[in-house]
Parts: sequence; C-alpha cells; structure tokens
Amino acid sequence: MGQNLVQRILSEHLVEGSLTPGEEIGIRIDQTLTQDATGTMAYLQFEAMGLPRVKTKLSVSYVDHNMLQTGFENADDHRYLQGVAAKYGIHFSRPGNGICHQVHLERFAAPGATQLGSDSHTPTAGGIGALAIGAGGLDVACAMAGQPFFLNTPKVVGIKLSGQLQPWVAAKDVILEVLRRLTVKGGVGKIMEYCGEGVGTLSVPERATITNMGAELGATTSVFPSDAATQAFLKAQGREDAYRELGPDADATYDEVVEINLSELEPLLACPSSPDAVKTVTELAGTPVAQVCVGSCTNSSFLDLMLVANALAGKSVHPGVSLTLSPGSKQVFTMIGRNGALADLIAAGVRVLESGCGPCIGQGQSPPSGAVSLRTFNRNFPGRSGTEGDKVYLCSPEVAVAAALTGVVTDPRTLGDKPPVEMPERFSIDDNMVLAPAADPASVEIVRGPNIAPLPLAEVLPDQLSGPVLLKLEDNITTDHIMPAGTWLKYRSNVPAYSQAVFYGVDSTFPQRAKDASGGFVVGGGNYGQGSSREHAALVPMYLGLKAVLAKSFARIHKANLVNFRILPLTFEDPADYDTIDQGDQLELTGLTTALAPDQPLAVRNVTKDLTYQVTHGLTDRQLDVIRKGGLLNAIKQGQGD
Ligand code: MIC
Ligand code: SF4
Repeated sequence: MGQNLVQRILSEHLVEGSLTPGEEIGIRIDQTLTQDATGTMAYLQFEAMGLPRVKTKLSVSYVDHNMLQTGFENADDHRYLQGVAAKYGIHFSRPGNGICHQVHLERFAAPGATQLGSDSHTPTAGGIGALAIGAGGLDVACAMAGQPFFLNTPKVVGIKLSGQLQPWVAAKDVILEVLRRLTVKGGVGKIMEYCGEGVGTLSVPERATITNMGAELGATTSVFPSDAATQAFLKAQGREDAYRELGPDADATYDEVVEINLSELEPLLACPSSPDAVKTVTELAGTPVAQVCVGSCTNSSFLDLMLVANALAGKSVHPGVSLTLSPGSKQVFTMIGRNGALADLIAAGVRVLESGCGPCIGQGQSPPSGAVSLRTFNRNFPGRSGTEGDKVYLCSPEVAVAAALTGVVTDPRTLGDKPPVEMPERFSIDDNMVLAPAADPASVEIVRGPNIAPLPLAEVLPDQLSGPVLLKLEDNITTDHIMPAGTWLKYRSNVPAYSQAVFYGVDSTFPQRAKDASGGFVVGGGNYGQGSSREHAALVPMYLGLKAVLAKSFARIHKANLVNFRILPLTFEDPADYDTIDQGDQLELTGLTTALAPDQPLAVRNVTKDLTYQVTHGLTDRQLDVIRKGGLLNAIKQGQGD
C-alpha cells in the first residue's frame, strides 16, 4: 500500500517503534528552533546535560518574543542566549531579525526534514513540506543532544482541497473553516496532511498560514506537499538546493478525510475568546472596531503586508481605529521599505512596530476596555492581549484592513477590486542578523545576569502522593491560563519570580495556597493545557508542589511537559467522577512504587468525600521511568535507558 506524505517522512526518520497509530515512536530530528521565551530554559537544560556541542544538522536560537526591554531582564536573557549559541554550535537570530517561524520558513526550513521547536507554532514550516513539531524546551534540548523525539504515532487526516480561493478570501479563511468544523480539540493525536488539486493554487506563505494555525486544532502538526510552488519559493530565497519534490503516493490512504472546496469559502472571523468560535464576516458586519493588529507568525509575510499596504495606499485609517503592523521578518520589513509600501502604510496612519511577536503575546498594544480588537493572529484566549475581558477576533489581513478603513467589521468583498499582490521572483537576502556559532567555542564566555535563576529539579517520585485539590477548572484550560505571558513574560528564566503568576488570571491566591499546603492537585476538564508549548506551565507549578493533574483529557504538548517535570497526568475513567470533586477535597494516591505500570489504572482516593476514582495515565514504560526518576532531566543524569 502506498504511503501518505506523513508516513513517508516519519518512516525516513524512524529510530524506535513502528508506525501504528497510538503506539510510541522515536524519530530523528534534523533541525531545532527555540525562541527567547522558552529558549533560556531549554538551553539551561541543554547545558545541564554536559555536551560540548549540539548534534543536530541545524539548530537556531531566535529572539522575537521578549523584545520590550522595560528593565534589565529581557536584555540579560538575550545576552545569555547569544553566548550559549556561540558556544554550543547554534545559529543565533538577533532581536530585530524577525519572528522565529517566519524567518525559519524563509531561510532554513526544508522539505522532508524533521524539525522540533520550543514553540507550538513550529508547524508553520509544514507549509514548505517539513514535518515540524512543537514541544517543550526540555524535549528540544534532548533533540539538540542527539536523542530521538518520542511521540505517539498520530492518525493522519487528509484535508482534500479543491477549487480556488475567490478574491478577498484568504488562506486564513481555510484554517478558520477547518477550526469551525473540527474545533480546538479536533486535531489531538492527529497530523493534518493537505492534499488535492487545490493545493497547487496556494503559495508557500499561504500554506504556512494554514499549517501555523493548525496548532489551534491541537494537532501534532500539519503538512503540505513540496511541489512547483515550493520550488519557486525556495528559488526566490536563493535556496533551490533545499528543494525536494515530495507528496503522497497515488494510492496513499488517510485515517480520515475532510473535503474543502476553496471556491466556496467566504471571509471568516474567530470570535472571543477561542480560535474555533468561527462566524462569517457577513454575520458580524457593522460591529464597531477600536483596534486592528496585523502581524504574528500566522500573517506577516511579504504577501500579507503588501495586501494591507496596497489596500491602504492613498487612504487613511478610520479615526476610531488604532492600526498596528508588525512585519514578520527583517527580510519582509526591508522589502516593504525598499518598494515604497512602508511609506504608504505610514502615510495612511499605521503604527509600525518592530519585527517580532509584539501584541500577539501581550507585549504592548493591549486594547481598550470593552472594545473590539481584530487581529490577524492565531490565538484569542481570554486576557492574552493584556486587557481583562478583552474582545479579540481573529481574521485575515483582508478582513483586518477592511475594518481599519471603515471602523466596523466589513466584508472586504465590498471594497471593490482586490489590489494585485505578486510573489517576488527574488526575496531580499541578507543573513547579517543571523550569527554563526563561534569558530573557537572555548573562548566564549556565557554571561548570566541576575534574571537567569538556577534550574529547579523535581525529586524522585515517592510511594504516596497526597494533598488538597488546589483548583478545579472547566474544559479547554489553556497554558495562558496556567502561566500567563504579557507583563510576566520577562520572568521566563526566573522560576521563583514567575511562580507568583501561576493561574494569575484565574485565581491569584493559587501560589500562596499551594505553598501553604506544601502542594496538591489540580482538577481540569477536557483538553487541559491547550495552546502554547511553554513548559513553564508544568515546571513552575511543579516548583509550587503540584503533584498530579486529574482531567477529562489533555492537550499533547502539555501532557508531555507534565511528564518531563514529574507531574502525573491522570484521566478519569468515568468522566462523571469530575462532578464529585470540589476544591479543598483531600486526595491520596498510594502504593505508586508498584502500581505505576503501562496500561494499569490507578486509584485516587478522595478522603474528604470517601470516594475512590479509577484514573488512567496512558504512559509508556519510558515515560513512567521519567516520572519515577523525578523528571526527564534527572532521568538523563541518571543514565535513562542504560
Ligand atoms: C504563544 O504563541 O503562546 C507562544 C508565546 O509563542 C508560545 C511559546 C511561549 O509560551 O513562549 C507557544 O506558542 O508555544
Ligand atoms: Fe510569537 Fe504569537 Fe507566533 Fe507565538 S503565536 S510565536 S507569540 S507571533
């Protein structure tokens, strides 16, 4: 039987296990990427492994998230990252060079390569035909150390595209349509492989918008074939050598198939506060808009910025709207500067920000209270913008610019002819902001400012875990709920300082209560830990004594992070048990030394209610070994697998 594209790339990189859905496999990782907000932890962990140099074909360290430098913290982090990169054989993309995923797509990503990144939007590179997966920083550190990346063999969903996008309908509408149909839980345990004759109508940056936001489905990753459009993009980047034609065999099959006719799509918006709360623009037309933000790793390509610039040329931003624009990379920023589009944007009244994540991760531009903000980003989780009760809608640059002109949600198809935007034959290429590793690593001194705090480690798993339920939560809790970013982002390298922020927007008494009780448990609903890859959502609660999370189900990356930091991820066998637990109940797990085995349920005693719950963990021998030894770093230090 023929292979689909995912099976082909996975089998080319398989080092452990077999490709049976649900079974754990280990794959070789060709490339890694980190960004500053997760990178400092990843490199502290890599350093703790004691290797002289990374073992990957290519590793890149980006600085794009923590850019504001309203204090010494971020600058300390940047300097630490630069030193580590030089010493250990990692390329360093300096602040100002752009958002990791956009730059990686432009300059490094390769069809058929495996890529692991400490950021959940790493799948952006699926737009070029790479199998690119987001993971916690420790897993990325392990990949840099040359170890396989372990995952459960995902099911492969074929998303069959036909037809062609109509004017003013965009790639963003494709992924919003997929989210509308499948929801934020719909991709868990799956990889989305785009196929069908509609694929050929989309350029690489458009494909990258779709694979980027596939993260919001909870999918392991998303991937497009590598074809003539891929070759043209690589050629325009001066990287034709990286081209490799890659697609599914003619008789390939998929575990599920979703069909989308591009011709039938219309402009869409994701409503507050979930990327799957999708409505048509027509349904929302006329809603007053106070802020529009263009940018983020989803929609800040040259094509996106040119569309906005051309639509605004000679016009003015509506007086009721503040319009910001963050170019995705130095490359696109330079190009719109040279071709005059930047002048059109500035003249129209756009607030041009530096090239980085910016407002997407709450680094400035919080919207006014109670007002609508339209963003071309990928996430609108509650409060992520920095404003409590925010009303953030996600949309294409087309819908964004229409609202910026009129002051209300507007169907861009009413704006007349869509201005033409051409893919350049040659992008502006200058990698002067990517520093190569040092030729003489021994001479590099790594500078650790006071914001780089020592790495906390868990202890060996005891036979018994007991304590109170510190918090009970509903479905779809995000890592933004668990470990907020925004103004707290600067403490990513400082776990004791960051620990004050655990569940801040949900219950700001959590850290103190956790400390007073010497730790305890959290109870969650379905899809617990969706969203970001930030391992801080496991590491920092571990620091406060979190022992286990009991939930109806978990998001993939967060579950792996919990294991890495020795927090048991437990799923109720009977979801109705969730209803019988309350905050404050005393829970107890005993006999763990013998009870912890693959496929063996555990019993959790609710001492307060005199009830016993059957829970499962679904962990493999390898993962249980990590838990027993007190987390992955301890396991590595003790020679895990020896
Ligand atoms: C995000 O979009 O939530 C982030 C910030 O890029 C995160 C990484 C982080 O928390 O540092 C992600 O997507 O993994
Ligand atoms: Fe940065 Fe936003 Fe992309 Fe995360 S989603 S990498 S914060 S631009």
